[in-house]
Amino acid sequence: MLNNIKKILFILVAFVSITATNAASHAHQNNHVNHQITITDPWIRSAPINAPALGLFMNISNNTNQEVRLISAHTKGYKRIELHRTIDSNGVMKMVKQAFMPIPAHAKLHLKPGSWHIMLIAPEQVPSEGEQVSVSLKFNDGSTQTIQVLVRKGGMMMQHHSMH
Ligand SMILES: [Cu+2]
Repeated sequence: MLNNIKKILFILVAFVSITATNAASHAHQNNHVNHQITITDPWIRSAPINAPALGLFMNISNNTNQEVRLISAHTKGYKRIELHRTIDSNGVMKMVKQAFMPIPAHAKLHLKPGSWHIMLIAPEQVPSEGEQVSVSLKFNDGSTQTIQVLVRKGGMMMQHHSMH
């Protein structure tokens, strides 16, 4: 009898804590996620341990009526971090440092190899494949977003980055 009551109490406690957790995560979504600018599929291209620089890529969606600009990115353990765009200059692909990345109103900017990217330069330690790296992004509307970025293998066009 006592055992049964204990069992029932335990089930009740478990149920209440699951409900509380759901409520908390729901509140979190409503209060803190910036729906104006959304980041999807962020990744860092894995590189050899002696790599001088790493490329960071993602999709940035601007759900507002105005252009938004990514003005800087920050993460620990690099000498400097730059916003880059790879351009075709008379048939030669080269990376050009940019003051900002523009995301037009109601549009998406796709950061990808051979195009717009964030360059993590002179790592103290190159992160290994599968690692999650915390990166914060600063926009010209005054907002900042901290995202978790997965280190994974890159696809095509890997060669451009080895020229750094
Ligand atoms: Cu670059």
